[in-house]
Amino acid sequence: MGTPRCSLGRLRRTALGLILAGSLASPAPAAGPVGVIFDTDLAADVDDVGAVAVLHALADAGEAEVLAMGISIKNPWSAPCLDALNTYFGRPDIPIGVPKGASIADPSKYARGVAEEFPHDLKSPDDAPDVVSVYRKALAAQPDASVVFVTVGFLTNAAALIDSGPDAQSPLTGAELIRRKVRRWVCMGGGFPSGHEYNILKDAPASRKAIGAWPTPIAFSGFEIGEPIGTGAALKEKPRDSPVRRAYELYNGLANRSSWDQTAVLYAVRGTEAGPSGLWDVHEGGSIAVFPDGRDRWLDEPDRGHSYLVRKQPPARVAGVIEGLMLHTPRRLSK
Ligand SMILES: [Ca+2]
Repeated sequence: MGTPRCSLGRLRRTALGLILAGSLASPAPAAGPVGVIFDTDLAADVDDVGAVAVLHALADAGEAEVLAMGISIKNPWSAPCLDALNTYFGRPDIPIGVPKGASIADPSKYARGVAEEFPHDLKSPDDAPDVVSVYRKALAAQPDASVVFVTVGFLTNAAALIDSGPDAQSPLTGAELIRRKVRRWVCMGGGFPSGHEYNILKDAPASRKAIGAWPTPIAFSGFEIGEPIGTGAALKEKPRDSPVRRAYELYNGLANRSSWDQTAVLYAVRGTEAGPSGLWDVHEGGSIAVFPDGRDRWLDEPDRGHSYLVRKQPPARVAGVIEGLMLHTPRRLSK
């Protein structure tokens, strides 16, 4: 990590290498809410919706501030669906960007239904600004080294942000802007210590670009972290005016689904301190290599400020924390 916040005397060695005890690997206590940029492929899978709900719950609790959001794929209903979710949670004006360059088309079982059934004002991705411009504007307005960038989909936008040049938002290049403003990137992607994971492999050139050139620390929540954490079925308890409930209903009839994307949001905001004894350990002191076919492998050297989450608690316990946040009633409705 770029800014170690731990006592070396309290590190422990394992067969995997160096693992920080959970309570020590957390970000330094924030003076205020964590500023988050959230990048999602909200379409094919429904855990993105769960992650949006978790993020808004943490924002209502004063733990996070949502600075901007972006869609990383091509689907005409993704941006309207995301705007409908934000509107439900009382934040209808969160800037939402979409990729104006090449991106991967992605179908959805729920995005159109949610967009058509729930109020919002962003009707089409054609009406949304370029995601790179949205991210550059959000970053330029923030204090240095304060922003946590969270991706829960393909790395198309992250790569485009790095490659961006000076514009009306900032005289800095994308890489310079990230280096100055982004404390770290939390990426749901990869498998550890090796894997071939959807978010990394689908746009492998972008993944190689983004991970290879990112100038601040990156923390990964790999496939194996979220896969056994089942959440969503408890949304049956929610009233039918919840677009989160509706998305899961359209996706799988309100059955449980893995919680990959929610883990990235939760870790981005709370670090490992998401419970009395911490939800995860963190393996750090190395780097992830991404190969042209999208496979990834952890390397203990060189240390490029990369890290990945390691399971510490039973998945059911983590599921309880995540699902509690997914069931959150928007502050605007609970008054
Ligand atoms: Ca996703």
